[in-house]
Parts: sequence; structure tokens; C-alpha cells
Amino acid sequence: MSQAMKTDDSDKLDQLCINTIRTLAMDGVQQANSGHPGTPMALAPVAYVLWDRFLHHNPRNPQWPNRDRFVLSAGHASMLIYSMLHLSGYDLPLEELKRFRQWGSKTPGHPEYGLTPGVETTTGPLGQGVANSVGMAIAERWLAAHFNRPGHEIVNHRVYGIAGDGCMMEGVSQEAASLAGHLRLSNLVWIYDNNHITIEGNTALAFSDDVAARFASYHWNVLRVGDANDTDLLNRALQTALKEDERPSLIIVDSHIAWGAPNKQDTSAAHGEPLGDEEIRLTKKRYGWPPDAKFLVPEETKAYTDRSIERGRQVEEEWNASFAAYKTAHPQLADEWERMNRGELTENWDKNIPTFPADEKGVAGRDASNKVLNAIASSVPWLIGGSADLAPSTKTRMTEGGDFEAGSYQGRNFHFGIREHAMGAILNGMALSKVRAYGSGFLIFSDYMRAPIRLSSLMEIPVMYIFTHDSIGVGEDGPTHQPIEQVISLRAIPQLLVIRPADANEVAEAWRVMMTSKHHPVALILSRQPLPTVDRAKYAAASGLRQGGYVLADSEGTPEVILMGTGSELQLCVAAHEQLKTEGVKSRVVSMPCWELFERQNQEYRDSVLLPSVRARVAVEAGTSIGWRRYTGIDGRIIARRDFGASAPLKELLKQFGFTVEKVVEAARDSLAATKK
Ligand SMILES: Cc1ncc(C[n+]2csc(CCOP(=O)(O)OP(=O)(O)O)c2C)c(N)n1
Repeated sequence: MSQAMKTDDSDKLDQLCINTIRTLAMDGVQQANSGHPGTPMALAPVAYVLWDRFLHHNPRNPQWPNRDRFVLSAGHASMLIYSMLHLSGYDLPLEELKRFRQWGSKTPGHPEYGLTPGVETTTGPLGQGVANSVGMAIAERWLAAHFNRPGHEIVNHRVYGIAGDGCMMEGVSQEAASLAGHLRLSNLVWIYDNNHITIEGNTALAFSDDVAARFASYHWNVLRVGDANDTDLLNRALQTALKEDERPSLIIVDSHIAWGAPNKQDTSAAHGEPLGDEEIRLTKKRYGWPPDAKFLVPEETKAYTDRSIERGRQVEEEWNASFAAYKTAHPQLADEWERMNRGELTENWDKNIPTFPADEKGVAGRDASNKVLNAIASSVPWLIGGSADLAPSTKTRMTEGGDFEAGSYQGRNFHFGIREHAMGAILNGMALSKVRAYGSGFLIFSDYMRAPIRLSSLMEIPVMYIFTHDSIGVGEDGPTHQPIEQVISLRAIPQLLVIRPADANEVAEAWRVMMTSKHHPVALILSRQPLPTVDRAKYAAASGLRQGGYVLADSEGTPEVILMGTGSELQLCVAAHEQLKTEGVKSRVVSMPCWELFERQNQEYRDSVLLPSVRARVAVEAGTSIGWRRYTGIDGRIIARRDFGASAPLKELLKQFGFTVEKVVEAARDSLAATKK
């Protein structure tokens, strides 16, 4: 215990705080009888030095926009952040630490954004947190480039992340680190807890990378601290990282899991199991702690808490003064900043969104989206985004935006490289920093970014995913590129809005929904191929999309059969409706671009669209049939794809797979017959 040798008061206080963090973690996990005590015990000095000497934050206002960000990517070590938050003066009383992992507590098993004040992002799925931190560092660079003016530096924060071996092994951290190094994000510091222990045992079982060499090759500034308990060395390493202005920094810290536990230190048992009462007593004795005291926060640690609160107050006060001066000098920008931070848009932000005229030949979903995107971009400066190397295909480039590149951070078009997983996690970090961020790719590769999409949904943050090439409509590229189960698998994610517009005007409406969504991420599903632009004078307005599903075309009097579809298949329903009309069959066409929005409508509205008395129904979607039964009922018919696609020209595929007007008409007759049995 090197610090035990030191005698001056500040060292004593440091040691006391560090041991408080350790023992709170041990006690919290023991009381819950579940959790991960070892890593908080090992990293207590690291977190303490970082928070006490480096982190600019205000415990009394966790939302202060220019705060430094701290991300515990090793989310299982959550008692570390809960103890730090409590000790640093955040609104997280000791009672909450005692209720670790219990129903309704603010101390869930893994840190959750929006639940615990001071938690910047939800972590637990390893690698996601550090990848989010790259998004936060990117956002900081962009915000600084966009908002700062000479003599007015209102954005200048840093982003710190703590990663374990697990984070380092996960591919997403490597994709994100590669991009961070390329972009020269010197505002980013990762601390790697090099403790050689994971769940199954020593990392030697599965991991022998030279992490330092790997990060050096990613153009990172790599530093080493040989002992996690050496607070002086940690201090120096962090200072060195702050001086670096060309590269992100990685501080590799050698630590011992469950440091100080006589029988559990350096064992995988200490990773994810309570230490046990006896081991806790022995460990506390070693720390010079009263062995039987539980959740002890010594009175003396208040000196640190007070200091942390006071510093936070001061640092925000100074910033508030500089923001006031900024507001006087640059009222327009200050207004933008305030709106953005409140999650609002500019006034008349949608004034340039075009209306598309009826057109049989039509427009591809992706092309219509590009027009709408550019129209919105002209009035919402903090709408920024890009693609995983597919912008020419996804049509997500902002023509006036410029490129976000190393050293040229004002550009609005981002190049994530072919790194879908990291793109998703980076978008989460960007959205958490309040910019309106979008990322695009082929729908088929949404599978690569499913984990971050799930997390943006869990966090209820409005990330925008633009997925094009939405079905077998892709044609010749074949089954590897033809989404089948992707749309339904996205619909399975709670809180995510999945919108598959049927024509250009529905695309425009979808963007309206997407831009005004504050608490839901949106997946916009667009076609590669042209879709006829529906004649809205003849049929209903596209604004019906806001209800998720709406009556597009109707019969006189009660219809006998309801035809419903999304995206490229809606046109089949419209054509079938017209044909049935000539045969004297009364049908209704329902456009169903967003199931989630439809489900949010009241029963009365839903019944007015899908009349309960009409049991003859047909649903058409060029994806899997799963889920449609809910809307068709047992007598309904579903035209969908139950197997993978194939490589052939689109027209041939549609014929082979039964996506034709004739098949829809046939299915309608079939369903009508079924209801009469
Ligand atoms: C993506 C993902 N895969 C698996 C897990 C389950 N898991 C939680 S912690 C852990 C081991 C992590 O080891 P390390 O990062 O070294 O943490 P330490 O043992 O040092 O606490 C695993 C596999 C997870 N949380 N996320």
C-alpha cells in the first residue's frame, strides 16, 4: 500500500476517499448479493484521481453542457461510478447505494442514462461505452468548430472513458479507436484497466494482443502506468494526455482485480461475485478500515465532497459568464445553442421541405430523402451525419455541408468508414451531446449495428438511422444484400420507430416525424428503386403517416376487403384496389408505414382504419411475414417472403416471389371467400 507511507493531510484524504469507494463497492455488491466488486476496488484510485484533479463537471448540475464526459465502458463495474457520484456530491444518496440492483433504485446493475444523475450513457454491453465516447469527442470537435468564435470559447470539454479487457477485445472498440486516431481526436482519453482477468480466467486464454502497439498504429498517444495505486503516476499520465494536441490518448494501467482482498485478489471470482462477509472483513482490515462497518462514509471525506461541489459551482459559473458575453456578441448562435440543448429545432425548420407532384414513374425513396434532407439541413445547422462508406448509394450527403475531417471539424458530412457497428455507437455518443445525428447504410447491414440501435432505444435518444436498399428490390446483388427479416427485427426493438414510406411524400412526412422525435430513435427504411408518387388529389394526404397507418384509398360505403402494405408494395395494393373496383368488389387501401406510431393511436382511430367488421384483409410486404397476422387476422392473407431472396433482375424477382397486382387481387378474393365459410 504505497500511499500508506505518505503522511500529509491531502494524501490521507485521498487514501480515505479511495478506500471509501472500494468499501462502498464491496458492501453494495454484498448487500445485493450480486454484482462486480473486483474492478471498482482496483480502479478506485484511477477514478478518484481523474474526478478530483481533472474532470470539469458540476455535481449540482449534471446537465451543464460544457462538462467533461466520463464514460464507464466497463459497465459491470457500476459500483465504481455510483460510489464516485455519491462521494462527489451528486444527487445520489447513500440510501441508493444500499439499494444497488433493487427494483426502483437509481443504482441499476449497469449504468443507465437518464436514470442516475451523472451517468452519461448506458453501458454494460462491452465496447459500446468507449465507442460512444468517440461520438462524444467527435461532437465536441464539431460543436467547438461550429459555435466557438474568437475570444468566445464556449465549447472545450474533454471525454474520458474507462475500458476493461472485455472492451478491448470487442471489435466495436477497435473500429471506433481506428476512426478516433484517424480523426486526431486529442480531446479523448481512454484508460485501459489492464488486469488480465475476465470471467473465464486469465486473459491469456484468449487475448495476447500488444494493445500498446495496436493503438500506436491507430495513431494514438499511448502511455503506461505500472501500478493503479500510484496516484502520482496516474496524475502525471493524465497531465501528459491533456498536453497532447494531435492524438487521442490511451493510458494503460496495470491493476489487480479486487486489490487488497487476501484470498480473492487477481482471481476471476472477484470479477462477478460478492466477496463474502469474511473476505470483506479481512479486506477492510487490510485497508485499515473498521472491519464490521458497512457503507461507511467517514466524516472526513466531506472535505472532498465539498471541494468537488465548490469546484463544480465555480467552473459552471465561469462558463455561464462567458456564455453571457457570447450571447451578447453572437445572439443568433447563442439562440441556436440553447435550442439545440433543449432538444428543439429552429423556427420554421421545415419550411423548405418539398411537396412531390404525382408521378407514375416516380422517385426512389433514397432520392426523395436526399431532397428532404438537404431542405432541412438548410435550416437546422446542427443536423449532421454520414454513412459507412455508402453515401453515394444511400444519398445522404448534404450538398452544402462540407466534410468532417481531421483538423477540419466544421464539416457536416461524416465518413465513418466501413464500420457500421462503431457508426451506431458513435451516433449514440453524438446524440447524447445534443446534435441531431444520422447515420446511413444498406438495410441488410443494420444487423451489424443492432447493439447500438438497441441502446439508443433503451436510452430513448433520437438517433436517426437511414437504411436504404430495403428489400429484394435490390435485384441483382442477390440474397446477401436483400433484406428479409431486417424490418421485423427492427420492429422488435422497443421504443424504436421503424418507418417504411411508400412514396416521396411519405418520405417527407417521415422526416418530419424523425426530426421532431425527442425520445425515440427512428429507422427510416428507403427503397433503392423508384416508387410512383401517389396522386394525393385522388387519394388521401401523406400526412396520415403521422398516425402510423391511414386510409389511403376507400370504397363507397363499407369496404368488403382491406388491402394494406408498406413501402414499395403499397403501389400493388392501390393497383389491386382499382382492379377490384372494376370487378365490383369494394376495397380499402391502408398505408401502414409505421406500426409503432399506429399502435400509439387510440382504439377508436385504429378501428376506423382497420374496421373490425371487415375480416377479409390482405397485407403485402417484401420482407418476412412475421407480425402481419396481428393486422390481417386469421382470415387474412399475407403476401411476404418466407425465404431468402435471389440474384436476378428486379422484375423477374417480383414475378417469381409473387409480388404482383394479380397475386394481391387473388389473395383478396381468397380472403373474402374464407370469411364466408
Ligand atoms: C458484449 C458483451 N459480451 C459479454 C458480456 C459479459 N461480460 C461482462 S463482464 C465480462 C468480462 C469482462 O472482463 P474485463 O473487461 O476484463 O472486466 P474485469 O474482469 O476486469 O472486471 C463479460 C464477458 C458483456 N457484458 N458484453
